[in-house]
Amino acid sequence: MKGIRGLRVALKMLVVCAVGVGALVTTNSIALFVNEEVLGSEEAKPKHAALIAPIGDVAEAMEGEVSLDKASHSLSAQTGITKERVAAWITEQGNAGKDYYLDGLTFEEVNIDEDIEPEVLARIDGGVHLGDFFIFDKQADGSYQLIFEQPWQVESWSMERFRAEGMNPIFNIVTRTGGTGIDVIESHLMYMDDAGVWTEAWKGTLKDRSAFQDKYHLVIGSYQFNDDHGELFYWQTEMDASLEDDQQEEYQQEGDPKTSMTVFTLQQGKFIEKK
Ligand SMILES: [Ca+2]
Repeated sequence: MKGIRGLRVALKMLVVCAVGVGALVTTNSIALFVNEEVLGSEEAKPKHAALIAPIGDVAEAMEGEVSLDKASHSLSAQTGITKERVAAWITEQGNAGKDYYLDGLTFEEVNIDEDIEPEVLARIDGGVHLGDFFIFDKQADGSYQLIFEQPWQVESWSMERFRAEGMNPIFNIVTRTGGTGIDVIESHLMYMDDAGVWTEAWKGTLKDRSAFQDKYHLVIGSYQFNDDHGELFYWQTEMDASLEDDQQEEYQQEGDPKTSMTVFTLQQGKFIEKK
């Protein structure tokens, strides 16, 4: 995640310099640069012994925002992605009418499609089995556009070590759902396709547990990719048990657990069960 570069000044102070900002003093004017791009020769002015520069223009050129707090008589410039900015995008672009639990928001800048710009992956943890997941894509004008949203409680996201032919990097998005006595953890293998659509190539169960009274049913699964033949192998083991006590901490296995294996091949950007 990129570090946050912040610049905060009181109104009576002058903005003299910030990360990546330079000013070149010539005879009558000062050229102001941000990251070596000129902002304008009339933008900055010397005044007495100091240099005055327009903080709004500087922050905008640094892809940031400036806000004025009249109560504390202070001006705040913020560059980089902040939780407040991501929360504002969710409020503006998310499902209309939905009341998001923004206290549970976390985010990360991740380059999911291998162009030069990272996207922003965000999740809201709304408590047991509740949550939201978002992907924001940076636009040419520097703004961020919501390109994917699901009411998922996302436990984790990570780039897979394997690459399938013709695919951008594949990410494993792990989600959790359930209810009373039910706990389901699923893996979604996803990638950005060439049309810029965030696509699910495969979904599989990592855990599916149901417990009711003294009955306990458990499915545990896992996968590996065979890069020799572009195949995804998936195994799952199913087991029944009886619960020993009210706390459901101990169980007694009933019968033999059953393990099955399925092979998936890549067809038109998705892993399809091999027949
Ligand atoms: Ca990108």
